[in-house]
Amino acid sequence: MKNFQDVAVAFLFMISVAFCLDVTTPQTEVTTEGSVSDTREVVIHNHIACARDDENIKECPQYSYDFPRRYQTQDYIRVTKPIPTMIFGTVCSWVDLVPGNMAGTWFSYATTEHINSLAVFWQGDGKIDFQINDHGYYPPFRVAGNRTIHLCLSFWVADGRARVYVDGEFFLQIPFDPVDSIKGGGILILGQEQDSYGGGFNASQAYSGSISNFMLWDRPLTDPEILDIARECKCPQNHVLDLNHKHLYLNGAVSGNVLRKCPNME
Ligand SMILES: [Ca+2]
Repeated sequence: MKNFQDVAVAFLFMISVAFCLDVTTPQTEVTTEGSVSDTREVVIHNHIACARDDENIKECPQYSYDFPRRYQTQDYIRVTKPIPTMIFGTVCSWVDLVPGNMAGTWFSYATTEHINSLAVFWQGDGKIDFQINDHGYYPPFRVAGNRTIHLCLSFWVADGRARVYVDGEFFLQIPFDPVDSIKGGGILILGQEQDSYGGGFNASQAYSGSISNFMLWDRPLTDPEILDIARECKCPQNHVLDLNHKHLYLNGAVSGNVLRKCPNME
């Protein structure tokens, strides 16, 4: 039966559409990283008829930065790419735990109107410090171990709701007083917490460790998208920001390098 295979493929496609199944297509992809080229098998996930724009999901941009020193105010990354006004968004990266906890500042975003427009840091007391338009929220945040974790924060400012994900899984919801927006055009800094516009750092709030594949989207990513980033190293490409060195200013002892794979796949 000549067309049996075509019929079977069409049937599988219909089933996939009906049930939103994940059909995988092995392909060979050639990648170039710096002067090194390699060929490897990749699997393209086709989430047919799902809400996601799968044309837009690719290997995550692989930029890692090392913050080698604790208790200082010199080491930080300042983003030079403009940040848009946001009513929702998602921030993700790989970060390092100190034993059983987080310490220091993941990022702080300041505008002239609100120094703590959006900031996430840890005081070392087992709580996350989440700031939005100068209001702080401090729910418990404890993750076991001494390792690198994947962390995402998504937020809906008009709903007064933020969701934290660890290693791709929902971890914590943070309710907050709704705000109109997070204004664009401010200063985004990784590794130090701003108490004034672009400065006012406190040594006890410095981050030490690596921050890898930091990205910002101006929409809430879905749970499956966040899981794909953490487990599969697949990122929606319509992001506002990644950590390409072209739009960063590195201060102090911060150093960067391009990873070949996501931290959980090395
Ligand atoms: Ca501070």
